This record gives sequence, structure tokens and C-alpha cells, in this order.
Amino acid sequence: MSSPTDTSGELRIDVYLRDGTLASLAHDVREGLTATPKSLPPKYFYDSRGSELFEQITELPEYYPTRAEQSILDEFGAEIVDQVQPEELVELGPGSARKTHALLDPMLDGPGPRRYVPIDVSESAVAECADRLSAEYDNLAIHGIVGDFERHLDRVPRNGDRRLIAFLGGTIGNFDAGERRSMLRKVRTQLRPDDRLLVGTDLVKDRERLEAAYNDSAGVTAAFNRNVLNVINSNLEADFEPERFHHRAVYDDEHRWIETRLHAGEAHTAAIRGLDMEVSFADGEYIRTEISCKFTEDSLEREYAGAGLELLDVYTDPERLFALSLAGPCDG
Ligand code: SAH
Ligand code: AVI
Repeated sequence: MSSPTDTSGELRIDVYLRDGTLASLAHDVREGLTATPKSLPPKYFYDSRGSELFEQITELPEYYPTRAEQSILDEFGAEIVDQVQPEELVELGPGSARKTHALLDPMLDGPGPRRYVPIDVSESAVAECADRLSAEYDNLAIHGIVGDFERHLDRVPRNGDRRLIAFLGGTIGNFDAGERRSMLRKVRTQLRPDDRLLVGTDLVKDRERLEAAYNDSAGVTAAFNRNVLNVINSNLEADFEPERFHHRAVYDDEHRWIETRLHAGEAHTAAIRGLDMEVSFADGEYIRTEISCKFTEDSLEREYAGAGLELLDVYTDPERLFALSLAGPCDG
């Protein structure tokens, strides 16, 4: 369902969410909260408040991934652009797109117009980054897509331009192995032989550092986590009381992921009027709200191979906290 909201000149934003998202939220909430253990997909964190809280997370002293990825982009962004020579940058889940400058600056160094296509479920994120970048870059056409990159990748307009698809921030780690494979396969369908994919992944490291990043002392991650209940309250007429849930994030070293949960502080029942259902919680029972997988440089090759992609290069920061990997289609 498309309803273009702005088609003026070089800035255009197409919105594919709204009705469809409400239907998928209703489906996912019913399925997740009747499962054992209860769970919710992380994409519902990101209403405008959730996007704002995520931005605050990126500034926290404990949350190293953003700074580590920024340092890799600062060091290697120009080299990557030089190698790929993209005419178009498609970014999956850009959020504020602050790090994207490290790719856009070298892309816009040469002659000729370039295009940027951010696709994000957060309408505020797409609108704000599109406005900011269109004011900053003269030679950049921006075609924002408010959509779900699991469902709407085929809406990304295609012309003959060489494309770089960026999936930064470690967001791919918020999928489990099966979901990652299917996501990477979908991305693969959007790549022609000379196109490339650039993915940010957090790397395995000591438990203490990982858990500190997701249990910050200022409580911002806790507020971000609880925000998913506000999203359900507003959209599905529910009466969750977020403060009745405790935030907890634990590293599971068997699965190599941080598992983020909301634990009920006491036994109670919440009503979701929009779904005509009630959800009961035992004292301490939890909802799993996110996994955040951690990778090794070796595991990346297998991730790509399973999706018809070939790993071409891996870039890391000096502390090897985070990795950026560049891949292309296997038969490219
Ligand atoms: N890339 C940015 C933001 C990461 S936060 C960075 O590195 O800082 C994750 C972003 O992905 C959010 O902006 C969120 O709204 C978006 N997102 C999460 N799931 C999504 C989905 N299924 N489709 C589109 N965007 C999604
Ligand atoms: C967006 N994503 C990669 C973040 C992460 O680190 O998994 C989301 C996040 N959750 C808690 N803090 C940050």
C-alpha cells in the first residue's frame, strides 16, 4: 500500500506501513504473547519515542558498537566507496543515519548526481534523516521508504545505477540464524553482479563488556525496552503498565547472543482490547523482546555463503569490537 507523502524535486518519501503494520503488529503480538516463553519482535521498539531512545543509547558510555562502527567507517569508508563505485546507496534501518556520512561524503566527491534510499519502519527516522541530508548535500536525490525491510525490499526503485546496500549498526544480529538467512537471501535478490552489500556486525567479546552495553547505568536501555509495551498500548488499546516490568539483558554464550527481556515484577494480567484478549504473567515471568547476536570473523563467511553471497572483505576497529563486511553476489 503506497501513499507518497512528498514528491517534490529530489526528495521523495513513500510510506508502505500504517494499515499493514497494524495487521502485522496484531498478528505478532497475539502469536508472541501466547507462546512459551512469551516474546515480541524487536522491530516494534521503534515508534518516534523508541527511535529517540535508541539515539540516546548510541551516546551511552557503555554502548560501544556505534563508536566502534563509526571508527571503522571513518577509516575505511572512502576505500570501500572507491572499491565499489556506487551511484546509489540503499540503507536498511538507517535510524538517524549519522554514520552514513562516511559513505555519502566520498560518494559525492566525484561528478554526477547520486541517490540515497533509506528504508526504515520508523517514519520519524526516515523523515528526519531525509530532511537533514537533503539540506546538507546538493547533489543527492533522496528517496525515503517508510517500510519493513523484511516485506518491502522489492519497493526499492531500480534503475541502472550501481548499488551499495548498507545494513549498519548490527541490526542483522537482531535476527536469529534462520531469519538472517532469509533476510540475506531477500537482499541478494536486489543485487546485480557489480552491486555490493556492506553489513555491520558486533563481535563476540567478554561477557562483562557485552552485558554492560545492554544494562546501562542511566537506565536508557530499560526505557527503550519498556517502550515496546507503550507501542502495544497505543496501537492495540492495551493497558500494560511498563513500570511493572524489569529490564534484564543477559549474554547467552551458547547462542552467542544478548537476550533482552522484560520480567513481570509481580503476578498480574493485562488486557489487549484491540485483540480481545488478556495476558497473564506469573511473578518473574518474562517476555523476550530482543536477541542481539554476536559474530566472529570466521562465522561471517558462512552467513553469506548460505544466502548466495560471497564475503569479499572484513574491516574492523583496532580493538576488534565490531566488524564491517563487504559481500557481493556469488555469481557476480
Ligand atoms: N543503522 C542505525 C540504526 C540502528 S537501530 C545505526 O546503526 O545507528 C535499528 C534501526 O532499524 C531503527 O531505525 C529501526 O527503526 C530500524 N528497523 C528495525 N527493524 C526494521 C524492519 N523490519 N524494517 C525496517 N526498519 C527496521
Ligand atoms: C539496533 N540493534 C542493533 C541494537 C542492538 O545492539 O542490538 C538495539 C539495541 N538494543 C538494546 N540496545 C541497543
